[in-house]
Amino acid sequence: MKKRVAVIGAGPSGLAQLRAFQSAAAKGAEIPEVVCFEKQANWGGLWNYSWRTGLDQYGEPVHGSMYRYLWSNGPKEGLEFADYSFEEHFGKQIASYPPRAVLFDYIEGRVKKAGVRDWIRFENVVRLVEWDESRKKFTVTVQDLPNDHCYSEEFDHVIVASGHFSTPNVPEFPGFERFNGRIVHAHDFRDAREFAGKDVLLVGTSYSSEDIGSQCWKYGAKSITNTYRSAPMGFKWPDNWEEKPNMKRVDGNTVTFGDGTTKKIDAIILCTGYKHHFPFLPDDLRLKTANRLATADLYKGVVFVNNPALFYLGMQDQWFTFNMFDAQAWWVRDAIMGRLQVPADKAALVADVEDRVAREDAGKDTHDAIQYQGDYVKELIAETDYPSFDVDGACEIFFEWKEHKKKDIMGFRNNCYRSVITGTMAPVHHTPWKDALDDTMESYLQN
Ligand code: FAD
Ligand code: NA7
Repeated sequence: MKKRVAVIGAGPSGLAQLRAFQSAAAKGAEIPEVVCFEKQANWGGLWNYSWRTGLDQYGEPVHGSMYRYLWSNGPKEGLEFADYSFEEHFGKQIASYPPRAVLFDYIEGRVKKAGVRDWIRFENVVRLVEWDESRKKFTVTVQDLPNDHCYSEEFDHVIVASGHFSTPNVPEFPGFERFNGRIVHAHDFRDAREFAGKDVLLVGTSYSSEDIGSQCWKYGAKSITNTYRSAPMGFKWPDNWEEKPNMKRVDGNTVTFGDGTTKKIDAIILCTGYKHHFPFLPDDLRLKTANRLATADLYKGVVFVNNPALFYLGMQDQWFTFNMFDAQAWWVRDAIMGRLQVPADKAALVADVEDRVAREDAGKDTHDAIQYQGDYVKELIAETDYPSFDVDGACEIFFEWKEHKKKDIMGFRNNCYRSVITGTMAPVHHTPWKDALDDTMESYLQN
């Protein structure tokens, strides 16, 4: 009997897993039967944009956290697939910070070419995964949403690739219940034009705050204020953008900040991050981790230490994305196919996790964090046949990107970088980011 493998989610991580198995099959290997369950009607995960917020047409929580006008927040040269370059996909080199639709097209191009779409059961949401220790089998219970039908199937392995930037972390501040305006989490933010002419407050100092604030600024917000709990972002912001210590309370439309100053605010956007949330996993299988580079309980960042038949992809906080998911997916494939050995001794698995946590904790700054994750990608790809690429070169690109942001936070996306896959330099985009209001693929590709 062939092994059966369930993949939960057809976002970039789940698709990397399908491509990994398909590439082994293309080289003549006998691969397990792979079934991917995806609750949305299309692949691409977060990159599959939806206007919906809250619950979808089936009453399921909407997965999407991406918004209109989102452009890559890091250089595409840091995430390029080693087995499918941007030039192969677009027939030419393109500028370095593509809008969402362009990246979606790129992600889709590789898996279309691989021919794995019929491995995926769309609009099938995984409800429950259970493990039978005596039979060493998982039972996966799924709901076919359009047909409103639940069914269960058995698998030898489950790979959780359901993402972790979808279930919002929503703190409350005193006075919220009487605020005379909109309070929304970044997960439900869709269109910056809604905030044109408004005084907008963003809570948080990470990617969402920086980028949603920048979007609102670009599309005509009157002012941007962001609050910090730990430290300000410290960029050279435009004149109508200020950073304030964490909000103390709200009275009507007046927000009082940690330093006692106040400001009139029209709308509050909570850019307060996300939770690892797996409502389909029981206690014994559920990953519980902070959003960090060395996750809790994952040997090699992918094997669940409490049950090595279960794998997780993409659960780390992310500098590297698509190529890291590839590195993980190739590694997991080889573990499942017996090409790599996972230690049988749980203590060895736990020791590996402890070592990763200690090494991350020893890092001083974001430079060390980028290098740490780059080293992790290198470690995994060295153990599989994933095409080797210049990961240190990709780290260098991230270091440059950080410098470009420091220099000009509203202009960093106008820079270009050299591909570490094909060696070609990206062209300068035809329009500076702040002036490029049309971010369709057609417009972006007109270089
Ligand atoms: P996801 O993309 O979240 O995909 C998970 C999939 O699992 C989804 O399709 C979902 O529908 C499915 N799923 C979930 N639960 C179930 C279930 N129970 N049953 C069946 N299917 C299920 N990365 C970058 O590289 N560059 C960027 O510019 C960038 N911008 C970002 C902006 C935002 C606002 C966010 C939130 C993230 C951004 N990211 C960016 C990071 C992003 O996490 C990755 O690019 C990537 O989407 C992660 O892929 P994933 O497959 O792990 O998860
Ligand atoms: P992050 O990176 O997890 O950042 C969350 C931010 O929210 C961070 O600045 C936190 O402050 C802040 N936060 C969280 N809880 C609170 C409370 N209770 N009060 C005040 N501030 C709080 O999430 P993002 O959404 O920005 O980014 C996630 C991904 O989405 C990222 O990979 C991007 O690609 C897009 P802290 O610094 O911890 O003090």
